[in-house]
Amino acid sequence: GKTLTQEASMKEADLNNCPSVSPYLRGQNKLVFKPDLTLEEVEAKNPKVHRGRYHPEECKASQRVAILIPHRNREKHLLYLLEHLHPFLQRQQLDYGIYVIHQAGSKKFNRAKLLNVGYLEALKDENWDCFIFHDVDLVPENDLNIYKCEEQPKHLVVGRNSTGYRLRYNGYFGGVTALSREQFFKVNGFSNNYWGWGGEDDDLRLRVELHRMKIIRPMPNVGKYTMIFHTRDRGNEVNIERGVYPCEKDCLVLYVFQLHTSEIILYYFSLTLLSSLCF
Ligand code: UD2
Ligand code: MN
Repeated sequence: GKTLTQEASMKEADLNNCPSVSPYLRGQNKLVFKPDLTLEEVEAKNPKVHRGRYHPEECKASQRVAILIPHRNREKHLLYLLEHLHPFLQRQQLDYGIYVIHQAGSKKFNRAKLLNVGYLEALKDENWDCFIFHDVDLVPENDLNIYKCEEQPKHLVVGRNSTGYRLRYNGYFGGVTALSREQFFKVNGFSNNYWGWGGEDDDLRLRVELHRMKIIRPMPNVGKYTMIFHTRDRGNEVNIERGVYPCEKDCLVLYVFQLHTSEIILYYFSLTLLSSLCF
């Protein structure tokens, strides 16, 4: 006879690939945000999520996807996002993990650097195929907006409620983007030089264009998001120097992320992956 582990690994190998279109998709969904939502409720609704990870049991997912969320002082937004994102990703039959990368302290926020940290740290857990760089306050409205990577870098936010669901400007690349492990490596990640609000998303677009890749987007009726209302955070004031760092400065150097500050830690949250890891 076979041992239990042999049987389990045979089962895994026997699984069929998931269908190219998940049968669980619903399309446009009305989002409700309950002010008294608790983490316990979100956990109870997601019994199959363990340390931020999930994979479909019925089939083999085509990509392993890491969702990276830069975070500080937005606990309520994080809770709302997790509440919606976990079932959304499960309906898409993805093998995924959600990472929250938290900036400790009160120095200027650096979204881009946090996402670089998240990319490198997540790859220590698993050789993720695809990375979704995700603002904490943007909740996808339509599950036909597939959180997978494609041949070209993908910008998932065509529009959001507050701007009439229209693309903010030509070349806009902010909010939520999907780059494969190789695409992000090729452009040498984000620049680490943008402290405070703005510019880092346009810089990433320039990097992508410099490497002769083309940004793709879902259809406007699919790439719809609700941005949970907020004002500008303390410590994330507009960076008036944004745009003065030409992309070439560190973009052509092969893979040098300067992970030298001790202010950035990975933050453990029961529905996300990492425990506090300092460096
Ligand atoms: C826009 C972009 C965002 C980024 C930013 C410029 C959209 C929808 N989003 O966001 O991707 O390019 O401009 O930097 O266009 N955060 C915290 N705590 C803070 C500050 C920021 O958690 O104190 C995180 C959080 O994930 C937030 C993100 O950084 O969603 C972007 O900051 P924002 O939401 O204040 O800026 P916004 O909406 O103008
Ligand atoms: Mn925002």
